[in-house]
Amino acid sequence: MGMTGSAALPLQETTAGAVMLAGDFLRPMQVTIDDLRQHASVTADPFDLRCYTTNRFIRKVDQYRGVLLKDLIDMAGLRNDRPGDFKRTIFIVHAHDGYAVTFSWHELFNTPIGERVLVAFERGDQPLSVDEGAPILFSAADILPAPRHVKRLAGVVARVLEL
Ligand SMILES: Nc1nc2c(c(=O)[nH]1)N[C@H]1C(S)=C(S)[C@@H](COP(=O)(O)O)O[C@H]1N2
Ligand SMILES: [Mo]
Repeated sequence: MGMTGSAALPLQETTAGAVMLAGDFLRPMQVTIDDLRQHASVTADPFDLRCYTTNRFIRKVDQYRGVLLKDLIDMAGLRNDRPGDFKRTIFIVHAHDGYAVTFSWHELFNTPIGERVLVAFERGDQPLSVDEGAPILFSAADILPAPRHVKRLAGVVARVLEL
């Protein structure tokens, strides 16, 4: 919207910035960046982005503001077909380029890590655009922050694991 020659583009723009919650949720849904902005949010301290594989320092990153991943999961609701299924549930967080990382239910809901995993829509008090990689998922309590700093977040898939 508001861009030149955008007649055929609004659907793409919506899709590009939206996060799909799919898989073993009660209410699979799409959350747009505007939805995120309306929601209660938290901030993460500025940090050094550093790769796990190479330990390479990438750059300093200013303070993010975003919605807790576990709040989005609560919105979509977890199925619990058999008692305790939620304890075997994992979340696959994936980006538009196919990059993907995991979280467990325990990690998000029963450890301090979950209090610091956010889906960011603002950096350094400035709105983040899709071109800048929004929405970005960031796990602020990780030892090496780059792997679970997922740019161009596309969706979250919930899976109840079987033995
Ligand atoms: N969408 C997406 N996010 C990603 C990755 C990726 O390949 N795709 N790589 C991760 C890894 S392993 C690193 S080291 C950093 C690299 O950050 P940069 O591409 O901004 O240098 O991004 C992280 N986030
Ligand atoms: Mo990395």
